[in-house]
Amino acid sequence: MSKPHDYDVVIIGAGMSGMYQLHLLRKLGFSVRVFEAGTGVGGTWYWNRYPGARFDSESYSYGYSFSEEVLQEWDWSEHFAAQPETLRYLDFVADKFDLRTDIQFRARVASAIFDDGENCWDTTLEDGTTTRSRFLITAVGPLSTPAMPAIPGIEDFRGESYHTGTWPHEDVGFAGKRVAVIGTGATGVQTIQEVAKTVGQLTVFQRSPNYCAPLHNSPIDDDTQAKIKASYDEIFAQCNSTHSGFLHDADPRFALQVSDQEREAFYEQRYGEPGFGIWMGNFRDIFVDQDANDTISEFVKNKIRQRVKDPATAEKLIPHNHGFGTRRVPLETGYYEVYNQDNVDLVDIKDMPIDRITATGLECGGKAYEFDMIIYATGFDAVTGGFDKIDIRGLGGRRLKDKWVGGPRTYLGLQVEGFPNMLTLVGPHNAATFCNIPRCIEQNVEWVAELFDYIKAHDIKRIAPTLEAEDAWTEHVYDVGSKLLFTKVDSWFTGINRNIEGKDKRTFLLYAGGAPAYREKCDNVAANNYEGFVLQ
Ligand code: NA7
Repeated sequence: MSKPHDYDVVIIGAGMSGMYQLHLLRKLGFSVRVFEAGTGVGGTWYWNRYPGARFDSESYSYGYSFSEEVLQEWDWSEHFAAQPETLRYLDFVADKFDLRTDIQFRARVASAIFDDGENCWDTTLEDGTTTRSRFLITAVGPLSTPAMPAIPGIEDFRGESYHTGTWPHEDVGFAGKRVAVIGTGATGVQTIQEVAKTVGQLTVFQRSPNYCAPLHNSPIDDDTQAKIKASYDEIFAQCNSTHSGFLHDADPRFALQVSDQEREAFYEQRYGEPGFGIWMGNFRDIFVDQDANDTISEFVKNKIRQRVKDPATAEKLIPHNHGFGTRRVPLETGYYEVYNQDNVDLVDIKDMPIDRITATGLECGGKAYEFDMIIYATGFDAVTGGFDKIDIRGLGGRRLKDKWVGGPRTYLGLQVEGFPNMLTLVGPHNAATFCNIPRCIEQNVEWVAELFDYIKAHDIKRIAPTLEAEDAWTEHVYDVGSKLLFTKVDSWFTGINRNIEGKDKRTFLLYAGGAPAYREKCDNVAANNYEGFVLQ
């Protein structure tokens, strides 16, 4: 006897993509159940409550664009809003569209298994309950699986310890405390500069320095607020025209084709402007030409030397194994000046890894350090991590984790051969992974909603990509990536995370061909009756 469906669609995750997908599919008349591990909506902005967490995207370029009412009713208070405000915004959206009625909170998905005979998915929660649906949509987020460092003794520490990605809901104080921060990625940088304001003694353990650039945040005054609200159409049109969905787009010039003076003046200008202009709005050859890249890298290195008083500390903060912008550029507010404080120490652990965490601190390079608190800003099992921790099985019981063992393979970063009726929002090899994410989330979600409209109209029971379509897309992803300096460097972009078993070989987790090209490809696929997919 076949068991009837409980829902048409199960969505895993109530972050920005899951919330919007729920809204659109419900509007189309589908029955939808969202499972969310947290106690509230917001995904990234629900979990990442660490001190100093905030946007590096302009606030008004980050919110949803689909509702004029939301746009007009919501006031962003700063050009780059802090996490509590973003979470309030997402709660506001959830209230406005009554999303919570179809979201089950405290519901962590343990497994999702495809029933080939019935063309449906059985999704089982950690509490053992199973829900059957025709379709499964993963909205698990690309940076949602915190990774603890592979250092022995972590459980032995008797003081306070936190990973930034699972920061407690209660206030955490730093005054008078001896605090260690491990990790200096975008999260570590935001954490360090905030903790340093009130800490007793701060010690930063840095394995790899990054090129950080100033955020230049400021409050939004009433006049600016009115102008923003009057120009949302232009703001989103601009974002949709740029390579990565940000307001900033590459300069038409090439770094090596302008005079030294013009180049230096341009870098100075970009360094003095808010946001990602220095990364996304730079000369167009800095990501592909090492000589061009060297010019901006040298510029930022000199800025670090100017801002950090102790030359030896400044040298430690300067990256030597990669060029500017080939890893995620952390944006900062007074980050380098933190190292001019008497109560802050920087420990370079590149050639001297932390040996162990102890009951009272840690041991490194033959020295014992004592701390009241250890903060792990050690990042995530990026992009595929959220999939790997769920036992996802497709045709013939094949595990998704096994299929992706040599790196992800997908069609458009939205479906996987052998896993029918599963759609992967912001999945690996999807343009949304290298994007001002909400802009690309909206594209993903709206494309999937149109597909579901088609599915309904044509009474489709099963959709799956062909192996040929998946192979061609995967090849295209690597081909585009191979031209970029990104793929020559270890980072979460290239799937390197030595804290996770099996993630020590470079692959490429993103799609770097740009949001406009990706959108066009997706639209063409849809216009050609979902070319590359088999619909039954
Ligand atoms: P990242 O960018 O992956 O940074 C993690 C940091 O933690 C980075 O400095 C790592 O050094 C360091 N790390 C990781 N493992 C260890 C161990 N075992 N010992 C010492 N140091 C370690 O994560 P973030 O959370 O900062 O940012 C992720 C994204 O979230 C970011 O790009 C934004 O888009 C939002 P490494 O560089 O690997 O040498």
